[in-house]
Amino acid sequence: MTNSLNDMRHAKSFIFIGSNPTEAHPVSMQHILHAKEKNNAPIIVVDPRRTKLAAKGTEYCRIRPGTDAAFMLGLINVVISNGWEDKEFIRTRVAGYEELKEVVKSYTPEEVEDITGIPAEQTVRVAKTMAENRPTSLTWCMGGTQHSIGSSITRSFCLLQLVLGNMGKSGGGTNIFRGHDNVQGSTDMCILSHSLPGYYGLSEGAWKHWCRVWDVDFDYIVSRFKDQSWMHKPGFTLSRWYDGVLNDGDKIHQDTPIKAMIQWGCGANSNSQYHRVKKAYDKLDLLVVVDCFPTMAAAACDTDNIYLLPSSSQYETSGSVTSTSRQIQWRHKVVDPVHNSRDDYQVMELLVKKLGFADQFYKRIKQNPEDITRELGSGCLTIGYNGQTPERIKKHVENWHTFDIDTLQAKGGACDGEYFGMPWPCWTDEHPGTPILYDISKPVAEGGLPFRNRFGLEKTYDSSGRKEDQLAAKGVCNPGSEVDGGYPEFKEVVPGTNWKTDLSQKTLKDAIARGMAPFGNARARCVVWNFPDQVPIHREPLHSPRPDLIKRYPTYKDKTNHYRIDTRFESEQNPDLVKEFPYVVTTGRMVEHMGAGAETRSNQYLAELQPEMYAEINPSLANDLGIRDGAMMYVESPEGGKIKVKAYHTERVDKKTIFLPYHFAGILMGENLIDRYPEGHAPFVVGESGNVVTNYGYDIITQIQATKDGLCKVTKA
Ligand SMILES: Nc1nc2c(c(=O)[nH]1)N[C@H]1C(S)=C(S)[C@@H](COP(=O)(O)OP(=O)(O)OC[C@H]3O[C@@H](n4cnc5c(=O)[nH]c(N)nc54)[C@H](O)[C@@H]3O)O[C@H]1N2
Ligand SMILES: Nc1nc2c(c(=O)[nH]1)N[C@H]1C(S)=C(S)[C@@H](COP(=O)(O)OP(=O)(O)OC[C@H]3O[C@@H](n4cnc5c(=O)[nH]c(N)nc54)[C@H](O)[C@@H]3O)O[C@H]1N2
Ligand SMILES: [Mo]
Repeated sequence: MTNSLNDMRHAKSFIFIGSNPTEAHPVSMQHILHAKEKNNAPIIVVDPRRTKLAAKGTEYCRIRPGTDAAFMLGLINVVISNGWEDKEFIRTRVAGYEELKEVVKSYTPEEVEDITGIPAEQTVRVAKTMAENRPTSLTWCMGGTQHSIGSSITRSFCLLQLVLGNMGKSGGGTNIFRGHDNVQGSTDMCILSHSLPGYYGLSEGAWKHWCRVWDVDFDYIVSRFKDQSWMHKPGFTLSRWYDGVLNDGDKIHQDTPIKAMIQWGCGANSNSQYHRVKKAYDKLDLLVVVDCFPTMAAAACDTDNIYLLPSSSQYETSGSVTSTSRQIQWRHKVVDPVHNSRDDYQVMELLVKKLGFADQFYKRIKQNPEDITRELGSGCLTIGYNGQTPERIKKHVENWHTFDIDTLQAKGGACDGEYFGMPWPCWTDEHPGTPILYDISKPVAEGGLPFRNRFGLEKTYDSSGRKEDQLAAKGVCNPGSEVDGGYPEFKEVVPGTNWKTDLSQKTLKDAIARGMAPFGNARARCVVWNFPDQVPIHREPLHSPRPDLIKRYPTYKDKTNHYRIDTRFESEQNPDLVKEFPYVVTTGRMVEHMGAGAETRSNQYLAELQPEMYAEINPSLANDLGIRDGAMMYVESPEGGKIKVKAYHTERVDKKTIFLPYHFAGILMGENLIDRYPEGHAPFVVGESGNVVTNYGYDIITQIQATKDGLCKVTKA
């Protein structure tokens, strides 16, 4: 999130696109409804389903799944044709605007209606509402990302906010509600296969930086790999790990298939094509599950290659967590781990000792978990995690009542002037945290920031041959800046280092003392020259219900060696598929259950509230197919997944779309596996997994699974 949940109280309008906070982020609703009441802020909801938020909203746009980029480009088209763009913001802080303008020309409201199903006049009305009620707070969530063009869709959201000048302003911003309580924190730690913590990447320089932080010899780390080249290659992603095991389709790019898997705090049936995941379990030499619950993996495995390591819950341990608003909090232990469980630090320690590298691993960690927070903070200079020491984090939590709900700033007391949780970047021990990213109205030392200079000083665009300065225009900078306008990132303050690698932090402090941002002052770019679509465009979902549109908006060329495996795009996009699989299947959440559901389906109160898997189906479609409300129906995927679920007649979905919650498991393609959980550990609720019928398909950049826009067949059971 560029802003915070609390800052949404200042929004003058909202657009929620592919986000359903009434179910998935209920706590945020207090701030959203506050702005609705106090500022009379209109709420625009863009979702294939008329959600509970849509019921509270001013405008509901029913969108065909996977077409959000087209809608955004259409809104930008309307904004520009009416002269509603923020001309000064664009002139001084945006790069590649001319190239964007060229792309949006063809996305007229009529064209957008054809692609998305949103009436042309509604697109014009939404653009007008946003133009007249600035700033708009834009929120997207998984409805925007889980598509083969997810990365283009999310970029198009940012472009709309740039064109309207809604970035770096209280009440505006791009506010992506994160998933679990510490998803922001774990992303920052880069629990990803293509980066070291703090988004440092996998270059030799990145490894050497972290080796200095860990106080470990670079050569020692090299010796842990087969050879050094593997240190620089992204690994498999969670989305496709099972294909790395099965090795029965797309080509893999490593010497052997994956043989062992550790699922640490992973609910298992969160993977798409789950019936294929089950096959992978059985082919593994070793599967280790570290979880408070056995998860579906324990029931689904046919072989005895699996170890279950019972971990304690968050209430039985302590440590720092980073919330969706980049705020860091200390979580204190409530009780000691119960039964024979161990907390995650203990499990890790046992594992590390057994593997024989505890001396290297724990060099700088003597006290758990304080030293872990300290070590990571001292290394994560890129995102300014260095000012949030365990002592300061604890102080904030203890003085929670001194912070203002509207500004997040402490009034008096021990944390006077600081922002709650020191939202990153918090550059130094004295820095108050950055409550709103890219806000040039405050000095950097007081939580202001320009856009980061990351992609050079000047660029000549491929499409137009136009050359453009990538730094901010003259006169645009934070108050007190020594340079009046754009400037590059800071380096060589300490020879051989830059602001990201100078562990003495002299570079950071030097920049801030001069009123400047360590990472420079640049423009936000509309053109990403290292992506296949330099400016986002619409491309039809891999499995599209509109063969006529595939011709106009085809998907990408197939991609080789995408996180060590080939990914099919063009060769998978079959225009005839819709004949046999005529309905769009999309998936998501309900408030009562969490993720793969191992925890919530094992909770008797939640089990009572939502005891059964179901499919949302429009009554008109259901009646055409002879499926009564509450009767059973089959949903089938092109990949051979088939589930029998209860029909839930609702106008929430249209006649072409089926919605499945993805929280259920324990029944796999008709087979009830409840007896196969360890004794006494079966969940109260079992059901077919929505993910058995989610289709093949992954984002071209991130490889996130496309679980929101597949095709399916529906029949009466
Ligand atoms: N109760 C509860 N809360 C949760 C979770 C949970 O499991 N249970 N999970 C947490 C996690 S990990 C996450 S990531 C967040 C996710 O939070 P959200 O992303 O808000 O939740 P979803 O239900 O997955 O999807 C949101 C909406 O996207 C819509 N949608 C589907 N396809 C499209 C599309 O193509 N375009 C558009 N515009 N909308 C589409 C769906 O109909 C749905 O209403 O929630 C977090 N909070
Ligand atoms: N079809 C479909 N599939 C999806 C999605 C979708 O929208 N549609 N959304 C995707 C998204 S956004 C996400 S984030 C994933 C979520 O997928 P998962 O992460 O697999 O889902 P969770 O059920 O949240 O898994 C968390 C697990 O951690 C365990 N746990 C809780 N606390 C602790 C702890 O302190 N220590 C340990 N070791 N374990 C703990 C819980 O028991 C649970 O089993 O699902 C993805 N899959
Ligand atoms: Mo998530």
